[in-house]
Amino acid sequence: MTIRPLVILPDPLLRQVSKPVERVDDDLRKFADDMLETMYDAPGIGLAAIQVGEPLRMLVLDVSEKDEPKNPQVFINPEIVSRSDEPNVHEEGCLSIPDYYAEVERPARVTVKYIDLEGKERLVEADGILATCLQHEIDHLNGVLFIDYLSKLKRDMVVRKFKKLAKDRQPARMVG
Ligand code: K2U
Ligand code: ZN
Repeated sequence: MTIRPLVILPDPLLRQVSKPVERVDDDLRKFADDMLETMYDAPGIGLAAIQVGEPLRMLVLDVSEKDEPKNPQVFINPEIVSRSDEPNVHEEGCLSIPDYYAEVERPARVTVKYIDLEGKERLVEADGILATCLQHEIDHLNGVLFIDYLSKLKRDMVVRKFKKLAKDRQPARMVG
């Protein structure tokens, strides 16, 4: 398994709409393993394929508590098929927007249709942190980031900060 480099804001790749997975095969299963290893190493509780540079509609997550056994889950071509009217607010962060956190309101419960790593179609009714994480990751597959739910003022501030960080990381240009 391989830990993949994370795509960090303001990389335009994060705004790309990912393409549906066409075949569930061993290569995809190997990639899902790499995504899980990358997620655990970060550490995070979810990861979308675009965050490691692959515009594929696949996400991984593990919302198990620290004192519980690991429970890695893989969602291929996930679709939200229903949302509760009841909202829930949760503090969110993002591995592609490191060290920035903000409260985001989302539907408290969602039903998600997806394909599992055996190629079987499944349906999950999610609430709590699983619902938040699934919506956060499925947003990534559509090029949407959690900062898009903040005010324009806050969002522009975050983007400006990460554009400066990226500029400061650039290697010094040779002059002359
Ligand atoms: O997509 C990602 O960047 C992974 C996120 C997933 C996530 C964000 C917010 C809420 C639930 C899941 C990372 O795991 S960031 C870790 C995290 C989790 C909860 C709150 C703050 C940070
Ligand atoms: Zn994220």
